[in-house]
Amino acid sequence: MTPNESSVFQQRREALAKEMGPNTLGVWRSQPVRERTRDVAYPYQPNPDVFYLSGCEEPSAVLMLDVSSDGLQTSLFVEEGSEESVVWEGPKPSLEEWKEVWGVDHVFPLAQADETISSHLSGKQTFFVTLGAHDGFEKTALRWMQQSSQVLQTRRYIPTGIVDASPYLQHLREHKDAWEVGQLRQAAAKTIEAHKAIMQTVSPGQTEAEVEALFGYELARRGCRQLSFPTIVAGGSNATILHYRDNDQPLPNDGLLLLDGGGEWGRYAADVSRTFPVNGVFSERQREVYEIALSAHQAALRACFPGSTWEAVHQAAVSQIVQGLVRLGVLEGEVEALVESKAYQPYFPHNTSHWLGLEVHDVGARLEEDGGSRVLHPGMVFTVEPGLYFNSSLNPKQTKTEWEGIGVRIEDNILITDDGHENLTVACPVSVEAIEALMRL
Ligand SMILES: [Mn+2]
Repeated sequence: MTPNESSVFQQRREALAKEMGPNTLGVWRSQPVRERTRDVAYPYQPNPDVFYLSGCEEPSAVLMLDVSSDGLQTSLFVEEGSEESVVWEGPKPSLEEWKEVWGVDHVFPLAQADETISSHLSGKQTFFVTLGAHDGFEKTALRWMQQSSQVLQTRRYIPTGIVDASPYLQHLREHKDAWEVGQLRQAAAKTIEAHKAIMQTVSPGQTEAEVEALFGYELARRGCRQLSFPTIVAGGSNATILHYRDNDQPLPNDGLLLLDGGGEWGRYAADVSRTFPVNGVFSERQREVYEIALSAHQAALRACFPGSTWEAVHQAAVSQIVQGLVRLGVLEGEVEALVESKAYQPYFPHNTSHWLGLEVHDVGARLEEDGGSRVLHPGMVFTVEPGLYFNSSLNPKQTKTEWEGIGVRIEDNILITDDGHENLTVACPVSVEAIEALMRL
């Protein structure tokens, strides 16, 4: 993080402090490293809220925002390096160096968190913590309250209210600032390049696992240190399994490959799906299904503008899927009635969108406070990913058709702008012609 970037995080803290109001304290904690097997850790993921507010990625870090009438004081508590940790893990910045990097007021050793937080709680009105998200954190928060009351020998001066900080963070995080959009653009650009590289090199006889490794390699060589999520590499009828994870089958020569994956850039995620023929040419049946999914994708994109709603985007996709299924003769009846009765659901069983940001399924509400569908505003980022899946053996509500075993999902990453939307992943080929042309190269 550059000093320039640390001011981005400072602005977010200021915005949150304004919402919290004076005489309040907020505390967030990143989880410790988790062991996968003895002495081997899972890849570490900091608490997105801690990262969002500070840029701190240290395991077990605690972030404290103290808002008084004089303004905001930010403290981070982190594990210090030791003589032993240097030997095993290499050098770590000192607390003073960390303070410079993060641009915060104080960086304390983690061991001082309990005492410092308890003492800062005294005299505060409200204590902001995340409730219901991390096992045991509420207990820790109550212990800090208890310690604070013991220090004072009275309960009068400790906060009288604990408030769930999640809605405040959600509200901030669902509107991306310019710096975040920059990160998302980078993640999108690298992910598109990786998708294109796979389209150009995929061949029958490769396994799904090989393609998974190559996709990760294409992202890594472009600087993405992490995937947004485990890549879905689904050949042939595996594409009809929505979250297919096995990735262990050979790619069929005459089948489609559904590749759903993305890289992270500065912890911001891209999430792109493309479906293309392993041998480079769509069969007639594959093309019929693909064109319906593509028309749903394009209709959904046309519904992405400020003032539109989350549900309008989905319904635009649904309408095209239903019309397509009627054209194929898979569904019979009036389009409107089929939409109403959700007759399409066995073939399109998921939502069209999810929020995208620091988490691949990012925080964000799908409903307004009055229960209506969420209205879209500039700065919101989400996926548009309709799909169409034919597999009567998986789904008893389907009848077996000549499209059996074909699954298609097409996914782009969308930023709502002042006058419409920007498709951050538009450079990834999506039409039948563009995909076949790239695969011929
Ligand atoms: Mn997705």
